[in-house]
Amino acid sequence: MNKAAMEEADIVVIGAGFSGLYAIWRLRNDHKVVCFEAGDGVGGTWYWNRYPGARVDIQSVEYSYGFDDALQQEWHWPEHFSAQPDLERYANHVADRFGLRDFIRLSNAVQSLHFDAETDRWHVRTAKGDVVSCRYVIAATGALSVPNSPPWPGRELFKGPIYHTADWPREGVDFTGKRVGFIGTGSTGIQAMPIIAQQAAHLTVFQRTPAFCMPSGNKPLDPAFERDWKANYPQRRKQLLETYGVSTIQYPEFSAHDCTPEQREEILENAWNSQSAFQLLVCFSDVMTDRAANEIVCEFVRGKIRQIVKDPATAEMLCPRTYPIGGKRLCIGNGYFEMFNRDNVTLVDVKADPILAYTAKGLCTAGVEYELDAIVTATGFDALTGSMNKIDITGLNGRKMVDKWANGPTTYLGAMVAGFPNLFMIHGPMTPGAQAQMITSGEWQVNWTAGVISDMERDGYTRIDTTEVAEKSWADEVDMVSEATVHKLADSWYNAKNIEGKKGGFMIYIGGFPRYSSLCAAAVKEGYKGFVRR
Ligand code: NA7
Repeated sequence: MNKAAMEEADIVVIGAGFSGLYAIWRLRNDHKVVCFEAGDGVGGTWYWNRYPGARVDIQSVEYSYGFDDALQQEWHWPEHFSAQPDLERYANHVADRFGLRDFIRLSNAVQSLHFDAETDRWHVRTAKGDVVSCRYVIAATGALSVPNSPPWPGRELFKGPIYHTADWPREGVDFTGKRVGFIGTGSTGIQAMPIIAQQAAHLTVFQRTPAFCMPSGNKPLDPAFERDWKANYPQRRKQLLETYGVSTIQYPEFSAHDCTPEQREEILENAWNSQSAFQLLVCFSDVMTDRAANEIVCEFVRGKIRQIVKDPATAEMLCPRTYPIGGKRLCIGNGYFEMFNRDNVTLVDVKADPILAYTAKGLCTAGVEYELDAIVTATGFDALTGSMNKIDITGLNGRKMVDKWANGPTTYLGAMVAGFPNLFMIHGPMTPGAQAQMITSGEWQVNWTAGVISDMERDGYTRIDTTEVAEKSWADEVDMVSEATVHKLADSWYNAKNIEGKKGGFMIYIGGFPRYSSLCAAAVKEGYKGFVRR
């Protein structure tokens, strides 16, 4: 297409999830903004992940927008940890209330981005054939938005349906009378399975790695608690941004080693029953930094599993032993371990005997063919890099992002990639991502990005890029802080080890949000250190 025929915009936002919606709101008054969204509705993660039991694991008074005080005063969350339908309803409410739909083109995924170095503009092409020339692109594409489906052969042979939890049918699925095979025992599987087990004739759980899980303690939102948050929202939001994980979950001062065995037991028991997700990870100051302290918590959870699950052999199979608790995100359940006491649930170890293929009747390993009527995969995501690599992105000198990231992502501050000017990522690889409460930290990142764009205009520049030297300094910072915690001892989507053959190293910034945000702010304040503007 010739340039004259292209639609012009100032900013293209990719994705109408929570960060994308906020980016539209934040930038729409001063810029011509166009947002492309792959789904036919808004909400991102909470649009796609509509599997039974889908629920956020952060309390909703925190996991919500703070940009508009009237919104946070008026909105009522029915439950402490909101279920997917409420989160999707909230995203739709925000889109309607702030008139954001006018800027969003649904069912219209961005397919390619091409930087024109002559004009310092991105050319954006989409699934529906839209072609937009814009000054800036903000990729709010989501950390967990490309489902991972292991490439077992024979998918077409299987007579029944195969579902991925991240692409769940809107109308729901009725498993009544069905023999269901369920693969994946991460946060998603643990939420979905107890509900499916109540419906299915039989549920076979294919477990590769057992998960640490604690009870969610979900409950209706307490009116006094809600009033208290609403009376103090501005301070609370500010305080959240000053904490490691942008959350009220805080470490105590004392180490596990300062406590007697009896004190530890009491603290751990209280944490287990706290109705506060993640409390087990902060019951001592050193759970996430000291292997021995961590093992005390691990053994406590194994003890709980042995108490809850009646069959000793099944209980042992469910006990995680190969990685520290918190090394992967702690799963929050509602009756997960209890589910294994049902007569219609069987646990299979696919670490020992891996799944090899789909068959006409179900799934087979080297030793067994499992006969199934339906298969559910909760096998996670091509996390952090997947959503960017899915777009054909060409930067300066014809360089493709996918080539540049062949051995894993390189970024500066998780926000920009050298050679791809004027392209900003929100919750990109090497940001705190899921280590921080993502709505509030996403708002912060969007505000930072909006500030950079506004400075560009104030200072009369048309191009901002970063450098490979700056990328290297950020990689060193990401590595340095990741050495300080037990995360490095677990294989997970944080370090690209959830998918066979994926390269990446440690892709999450584990140094805490205050350190992350102060480094981003300092880079700007120190004359755009690590950036090149022209
Ligand atoms: P996760 O946490 O990545 O879990 C995926 C699960 O799928 C996990 O149990 C995996 O086992 C399992 N898996 C993946 N590939 C295979 C193969 N090939 N064979 C058997 N099992 C497999 O994704 P979730 O959707 O549960 O949660 C993602 C995030 O959402 C979570 O961290 C929260 O932030 C919310 P593995 O443990 O890798 O051995």
